[in-house]
Amino acid sequence: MKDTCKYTLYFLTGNKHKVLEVKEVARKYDICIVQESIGKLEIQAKDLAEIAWYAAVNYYLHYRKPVLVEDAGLFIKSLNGFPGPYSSYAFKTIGFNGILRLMKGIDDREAYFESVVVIVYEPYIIIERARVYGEISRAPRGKKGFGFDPIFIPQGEKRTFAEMDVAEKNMYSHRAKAVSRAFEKLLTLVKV
Ligand code: ITT
Repeated sequence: MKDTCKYTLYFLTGNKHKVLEVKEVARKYDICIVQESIGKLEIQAKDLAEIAWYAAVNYYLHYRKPVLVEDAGLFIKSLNGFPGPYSSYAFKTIGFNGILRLMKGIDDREAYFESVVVIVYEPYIIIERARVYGEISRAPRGKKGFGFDPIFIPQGEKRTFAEMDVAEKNMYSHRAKAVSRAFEKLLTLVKV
């Protein structure tokens, strides 16, 4: 990984897996990603965009450094969208085994991951949203990735995200799609 790029973004996150996924996309755009793991402002809201927007703007007002925030959640149709914006709390409390227990006997396994990316790169604020549709497996499979990866199978695949390496997951993922769109937009806005 080279350490000088045309652009640098501070990625405000405590999740090193997210950093690896975003870096894999960023190198195609000559963007360096530096993890900023100081705690971020976490508001309670139903929309991921609102959560990410507040965290990014709050960070920028304090530190004046170009910042990227990404918030994601797993939305399960038969559970009326749960855990959605509460995915982090659901993962910490019941985990993916808890989700599988809630879905015992339910045949409709449809779900999607949604990601919202906010970049503050003065004078611009960029917001992009993307989803990956798929289904919840009957049992956990795979050891790679993080969070709900062992129980999510993207459409067109037989493997869960946890059975894929970073580049393979990025071919499908909500995060890779939202981040690529945000990087495309950044590069068209900031033509140095
Ligand atoms: P931040 O510090 O960036 O907030 P986080 O791990 O809390 O890191 P999110 O708030 O974006 O990340 O995501 C909430 C939860 O949703 C996360 O803890 C995972 O359990 C789950 N999740 C999000 N994206 C995922 C992905 O790509 N694969 C598996 N689980 C994911």
